[in-house]
Amino acid sequence: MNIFHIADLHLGLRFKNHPEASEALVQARYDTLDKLVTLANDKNTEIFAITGDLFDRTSLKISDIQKAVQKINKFEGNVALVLPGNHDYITEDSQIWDRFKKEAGENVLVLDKQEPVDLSEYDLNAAVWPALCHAKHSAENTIGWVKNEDKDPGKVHIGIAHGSIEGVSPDFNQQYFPMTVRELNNSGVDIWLMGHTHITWPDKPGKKDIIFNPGTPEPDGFDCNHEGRAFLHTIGDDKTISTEILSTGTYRFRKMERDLNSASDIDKLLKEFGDDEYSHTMLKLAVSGRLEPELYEQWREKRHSIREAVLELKLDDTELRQKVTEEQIRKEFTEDSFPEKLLSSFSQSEEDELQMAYELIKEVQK
Ligand SMILES: [Mn+2]
Repeated sequence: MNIFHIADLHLGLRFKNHPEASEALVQARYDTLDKLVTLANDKNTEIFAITGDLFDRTSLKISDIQKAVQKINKFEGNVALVLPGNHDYITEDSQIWDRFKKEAGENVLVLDKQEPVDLSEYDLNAAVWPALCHAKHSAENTIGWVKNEDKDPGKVHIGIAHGSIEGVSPDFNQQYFPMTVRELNNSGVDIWLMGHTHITWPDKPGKKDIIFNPGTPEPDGFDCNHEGRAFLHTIGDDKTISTEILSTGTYRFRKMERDLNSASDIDKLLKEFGDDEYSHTMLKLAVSGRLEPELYEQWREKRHSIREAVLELKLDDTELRQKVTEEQIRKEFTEDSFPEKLLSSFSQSEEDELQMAYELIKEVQK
């Protein structure tokens, strides 16, 4: 039995801090959902599991909910299981889930109750144990009931939960349905399909692992250091699990730091952005160093080419300074004035001290 396992797509995320790229990033999450369903179909998976936070919030434009359901309806396997997470939690009258259920195809199932679901009606010898979210925050997890229930040993038992895992995801205030590995291991299921943490855990699945958290399938910010991930689990007749990590995202958020002290440093940096490798990258670039005035001007003239090569650039080059030259000192300060005498007194080996004194004087003069 194969399970295609995704979590934390956060459809409807607005990316307000990324004005130039927001439109592309908003759309990307829907396109990625298409890609995921196609991939799951190509791999002939029986189960498509979405383990929470499919949506970023509890109300969304009807057309956006429809768009999502229609994509999931295209899953060709036995059943698509959708768990409400803490961002798209379910209540008595839940706009997204009421609409979702109206539009859902017959093999798309919202896990909206705390009770086991027998999958034999979908031709699968398995049962699902959902631990869903009824609120954005909770100090209590919802997996406790699972361990006390009788389980048919002839079936594969699939736990599905959303929340933080101790030691895996930070949850300092214990407000995201906190669970421990021990609790999960002791609940008597064969596999736990988890969601909530945006990183992949375990990132090298081994033979003994039964708890899996795929991470977001489409990168969503500078905290996301992977390319967007999904899991493909294969459960054997003896209930052994083998898991493949799939790369699924389109956009990347990258942080870079570069030191520029020469013409070749500048060339090298600009060359990195010469091809279209970075056209789907949100780049946070911090540049530091000291450049001769002429090179500094060159940098200011040429840096726009980086902006053009990436989807959005957040550039901080305030730590990149012009080297102070004798010529500049003579030009800027009257001969024999205090600043001129002070700045001229530094030897060649005291470049840093000269730079500091120059900046202090300029600061005072403001
Ligand atoms: Mn979550």
